[in-house]
Amino acid sequence: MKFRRGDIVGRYIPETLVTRERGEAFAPANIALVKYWGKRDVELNLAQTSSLSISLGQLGTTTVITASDGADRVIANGRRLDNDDVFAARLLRFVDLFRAGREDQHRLLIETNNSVPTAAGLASSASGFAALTKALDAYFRLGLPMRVLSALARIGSGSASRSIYDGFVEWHRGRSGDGMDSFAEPLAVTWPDLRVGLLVVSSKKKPIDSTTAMNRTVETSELYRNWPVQVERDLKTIRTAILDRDFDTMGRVAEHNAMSMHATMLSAWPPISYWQPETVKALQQVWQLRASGVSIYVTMDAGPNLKLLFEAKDQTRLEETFPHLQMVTPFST
Ligand code: 2P0
Repeated sequence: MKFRRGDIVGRYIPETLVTRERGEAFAPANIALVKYWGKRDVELNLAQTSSLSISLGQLGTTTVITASDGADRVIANGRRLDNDDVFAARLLRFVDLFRAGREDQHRLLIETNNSVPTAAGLASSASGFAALTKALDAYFRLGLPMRVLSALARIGSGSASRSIYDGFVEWHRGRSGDGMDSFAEPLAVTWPDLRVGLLVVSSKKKPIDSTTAMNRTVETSELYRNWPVQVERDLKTIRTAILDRDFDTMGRVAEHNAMSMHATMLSAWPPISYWQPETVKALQQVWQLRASGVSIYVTMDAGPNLKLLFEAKDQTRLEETFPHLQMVTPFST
């Protein structure tokens, strides 16, 4: 049986919507250490595999929802967007799932602010849809459990399921057709010395959005057939490494997994590459540093920029090599 987004979200919405004056929420950005790449259901963003990420502490999205007199209005980072702007339209389509058929009684002002610099090339859809889901839950007084919030955020954008939580988070792929067993859960681990360094090497516009890229990879790459096998093995190894605070094993698995994901894209047709010449140069610097004895690993997403993984003891050395590195402390509090 094929399920539609509206039917799934509708299960959690009461007949009568009672609103609060304002619904406000924050959600962190996240970086996958074992990636989500490929869907088994495009309508509901159900992944082919589970994935595991680290949330970026204070870096993320804050969303505030209040009533609007007149039309819906979306304000992103202080700028009013046209309602047919690609971002605003995607956001409002998601909001419509919650107020289905009652749009006229519930016109909304949605203000969303990212603390992640847009130039950092961090997907804002993960923290954006996670914060929006939580803000809708607050505004419409839904009181939904975290698992349900995670599954609903996933309908907005797959990786948003993980941004519901801080710290290390695993998104279970799930098996059911309606996707309600496809939600994320946090791992009970803190790692205060862990650092993530955001290295922006290019702010060129992406050649292709990640949704299209992953669908094309699933459809045309023969290498992709092995991806679920590798992910299953990587998840097993990385979970244990995280529980043991075994940094080198965690870093190795994360880097290998990211490089393998990019290899599946390159083997799609037409081929996909997010890498720029500056990406290759920076990767070689990372590999040289590692060869000289520094415990540093790298992960990359659907873009040309690098995310470096290291520990506090190597922070100074990293800042010397990469003066523009933006430092993130995922477990700062
Ligand atoms: C991830 N990415 O695990 C992977 C690695 C990019 C590379 O999740 O279509 O914006 O909205 O479910 O979540 C980016 O994809 O895609 C992503 P949709 P999403 O972080």
